[in-house]
Amino acid sequence: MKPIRRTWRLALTLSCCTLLAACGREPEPAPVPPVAEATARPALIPAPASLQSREGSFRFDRGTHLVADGEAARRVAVSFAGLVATTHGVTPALAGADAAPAITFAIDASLPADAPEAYVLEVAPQGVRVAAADERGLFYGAVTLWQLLSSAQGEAVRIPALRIEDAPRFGWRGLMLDSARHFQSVEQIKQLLDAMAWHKLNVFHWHLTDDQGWRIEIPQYPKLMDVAACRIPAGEAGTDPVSGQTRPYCGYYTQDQIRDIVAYAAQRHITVVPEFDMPGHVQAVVAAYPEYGSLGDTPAVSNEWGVHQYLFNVDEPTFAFIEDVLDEIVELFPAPYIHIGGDEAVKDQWEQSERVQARMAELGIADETALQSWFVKRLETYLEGKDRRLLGWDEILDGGLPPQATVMSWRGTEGGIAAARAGHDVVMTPAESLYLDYLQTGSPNEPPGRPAQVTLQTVYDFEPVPAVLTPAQRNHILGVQANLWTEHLRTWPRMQHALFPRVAALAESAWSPAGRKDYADFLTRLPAQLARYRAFGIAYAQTPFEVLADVEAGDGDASTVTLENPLGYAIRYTTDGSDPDADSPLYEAPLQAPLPVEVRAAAFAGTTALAPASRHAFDAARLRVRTDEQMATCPDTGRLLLRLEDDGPPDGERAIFNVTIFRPCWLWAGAELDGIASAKVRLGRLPYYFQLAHDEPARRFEPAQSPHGELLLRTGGCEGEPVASLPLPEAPGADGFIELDLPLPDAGADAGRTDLCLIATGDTRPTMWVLDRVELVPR
Ligand code: TNX
Repeated sequence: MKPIRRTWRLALTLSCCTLLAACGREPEPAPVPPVAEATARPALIPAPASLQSREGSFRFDRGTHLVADGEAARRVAVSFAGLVATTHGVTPALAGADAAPAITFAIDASLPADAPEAYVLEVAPQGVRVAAADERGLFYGAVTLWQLLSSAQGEAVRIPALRIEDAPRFGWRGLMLDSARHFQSVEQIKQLLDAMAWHKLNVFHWHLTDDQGWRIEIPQYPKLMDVAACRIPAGEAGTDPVSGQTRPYCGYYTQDQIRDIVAYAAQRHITVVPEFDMPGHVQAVVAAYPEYGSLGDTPAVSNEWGVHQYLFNVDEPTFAFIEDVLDEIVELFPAPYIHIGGDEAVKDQWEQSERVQARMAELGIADETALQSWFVKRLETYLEGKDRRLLGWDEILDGGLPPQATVMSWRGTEGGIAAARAGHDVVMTPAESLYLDYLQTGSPNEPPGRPAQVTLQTVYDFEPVPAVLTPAQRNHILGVQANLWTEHLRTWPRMQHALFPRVAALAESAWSPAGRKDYADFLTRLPAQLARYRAFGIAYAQTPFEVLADVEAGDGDASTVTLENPLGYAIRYTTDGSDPDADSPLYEAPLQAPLPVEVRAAAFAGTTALAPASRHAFDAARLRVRTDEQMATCPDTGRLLLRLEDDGPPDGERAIFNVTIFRPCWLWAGAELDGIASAKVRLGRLPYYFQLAHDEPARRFEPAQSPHGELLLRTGGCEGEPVASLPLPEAPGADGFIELDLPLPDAGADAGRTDLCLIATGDTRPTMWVLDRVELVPR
């Protein structure tokens, strides 16, 4: 990158002012705001490609002007002023070129034009200059400058002199939002786009259609809005408690709203890539237009999660429908890519449909996989005619794919590797690293989601370019994307919890050179990012900043308390009931404490607590209780474990349960049964709202002896001896729970420790009993 020409006209102006003051003018008695020092090592996320420190610092305050020549630079200056206003409460004003002290934004034609989105930022004591060859680069330079300022709070800030030369590692820095399973308002999506922009993310992949809802207004097909955009939620949530009538969950974005969102994104240099998922994930469309389905039946819009069976048929009228919809989509979204889904299309309906089979024979297509390949190729050709590129999930590789199609690798990186080897462009978004519906900590305060964790570090450590690729194949990796699926995320605060701060880790993988990535260093920069989240009103997850505690009983009233911060920040604690501060003892090793004990602990970065203190009170009774979150599932089915919310009450807070839907059982490893008379077990009940498709045979029911199954207790693990069992009732009580007292006659005085397993037997679908807590009751 060439060095930028320095035009420090303001240096001269500055020294004149100083001279005047020295010449004896009465200084104005202005209130002097305190000047905050931005950290010596700037807290920038994502880390820039190169940063050189210089001598001195620049003071930013109310008197700092913005200088911008030309429309593009002015637009960037206005965006910058907006960011500063949010974090510092000051809106710097645009001024003429001679104003001082100043921050200058310049589109600089002398900078290389072949590095899109690149910028140069120079901070000197006399002034600041942000320069780039294009507006996008200038915008990212402005974001970096704002981050320098927002590393400290207050109206007046000193930032260290430096020079940053920066450009993104990848051109595709994506985030996917599922608006089909749960819906977001236009305002919420704009809040997300704002945050994406200052994380330097540039692709908003919008998942707009699925089995559970259609979310795009297509006037030509009114039933998409009247039928496909609404579902009746499963269980209690689908009924109005007052009227007893069904209470549908509905929503779609009007074409005006979509245009508004696309324009809002474009102003922030974000491309909106729409997804119309097909030939599977179309149950909502088939509910509205059964003639496009494979079997001719009319399902309801689904209120279940998982892999569904409904597939489009392959008749000409269906393609006419698809093409009509694609025409509208192409009209609404100027993105070069259109995502056609292609995932999880189990072929049962195509196998069962005589019409589909006849059409396959007519076309000379050998099998259903080849038929999906043919289907995708047809869409590819159609989109190419509209000057758009087809993008799809990695299943579109099956059976062959035209080279111009781009593949999104979600089932690990294998699909992406195969695609790159076959000459396709690839976006990496593997579930085990970048799916944000997976929970980020093991805290009991996590919202619903998938408890197999995708931690901040998992996201951070993901390397988008597989080492096995040749240099030529590596060029096919367009970039990286995280996906927010929203089956289990009913509210916007929960979605924000899932997004932030993991989006910050994604941003660094997407933008920063691989050699600049350093997780420990990232953690030192994260607290400044949290302050930015607070300034923007972003409800980022608190769980990574909590302190978790575990207790183990010793002899008599002795106990050992272990503390842990999920991110490994330093922990300070108290045991006297006061909240810890920066002077409280540092946690270095497990605490030996007689019961009862109350530990309050907080994670600290330097002297700043990262979240309110966590309180943990332990006594002998508490040691005889386990909640579902504190128990293991059995067998340890990893990713099949879910954290699910109760279906009621319809309004207000609902209980949350950890459960493996393939075999609902809970394991308390090493439960002390000495002197225990019974196990008091509290259970809740959820709808069994899952389509398991080809995984169905993996579901294991323990045979039931009574009409509604029973609660079974085994010792010695989940395959161990059944020691107690009680029949389950038809329904829980009015509060949604039942409590059963399982006598443990065999647990004599010398029963000792055992792995205690609780199982709800029977196939109780369409509902399912779930464990809330178990308490061992002494004799
Ligand atoms: C798989 S990822 C899906 C989605 C689910 C997601 C949940 C993909 C292409 N399909 O339909 O929402 O798992 O994690």
